[in-house]
Amino acid sequence: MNRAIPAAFSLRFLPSFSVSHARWRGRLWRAIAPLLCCGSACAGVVTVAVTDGAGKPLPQAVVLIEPISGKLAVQPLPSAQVAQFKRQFVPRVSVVTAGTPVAFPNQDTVRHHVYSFSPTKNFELKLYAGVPSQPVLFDKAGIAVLGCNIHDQMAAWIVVVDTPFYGVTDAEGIARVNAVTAGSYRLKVWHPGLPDTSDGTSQPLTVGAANIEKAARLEIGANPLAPQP
Ligand SMILES: [Cu+2]
Repeated sequence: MNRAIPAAFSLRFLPSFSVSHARWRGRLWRAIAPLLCCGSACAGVVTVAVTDGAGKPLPQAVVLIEPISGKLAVQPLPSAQVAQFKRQFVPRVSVVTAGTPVAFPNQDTVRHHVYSFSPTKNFELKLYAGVPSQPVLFDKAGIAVLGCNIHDQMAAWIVVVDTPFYGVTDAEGIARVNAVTAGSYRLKVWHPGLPDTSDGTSQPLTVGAANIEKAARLEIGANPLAPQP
C-alpha cells in the first residue's frame, strides 16, 4: 500500500548541492522510509527475480525475508502436504512456518518409505501405502531433505521458516511476497541446487511505503529439479 508523503518530507524538495547528494538522499530515504509508515498499516510487495549462474530464471528457489533484529509473530500453517505421485514427491520444494503439521499421502500403488535425517526434522515413515495416520510436525526452522528408502531418485526439500514473509519462485524465476511491513530485513534466497555447505545468498532489504523489486543470482551446479531428458 502506498501512502502519500507530506510535501515537507518529500525528497524532491531536498537541495541538490552535488552529485554525491543523490547517494546521500538515497541513504536518507532508506533511513526514514520505515518511519513514515505506521507499523502494520504500511506494507509493500517485495518482488524477487532469481537467476542461476548463467543468468537464466531459476524456478523453485526459496525467498525469505527476515527481520534484522528480533522476531516476528509467526503462526503455523493449519496443514501442508508432500504427496508421492508417480514415484516423485509433489511438491519437490515446500516452505512451511515452524509448527506446521505436514502430511505425506502416498498416491501411488507402490509403497514408499519416507525419511529425513536432517537436524531440522529427523523422522521416518516406514514402508506404507495410503495416508499415514498422523502428519509429521515440523517445529524447528531449517531445511529438511526428504528421501525414500525404496526409490533413490525421490528427493524433496521442506524449508521451515520462522518469518511470515516468504515465497517460492515460479516458472519465470519470480517470487512475490505480499504485505511485508515496513522495516529493516535480510533478504535470503536458497535453492536445492546449491552445494550442501551453502546457505544461499543474503542481502539487506529496507521496506518502506513503496513496492520493491530485487534480484538475486545463485551459482548452482547440477540442478536436482531440472526436467529429466
Ligand atoms: Cu518410494
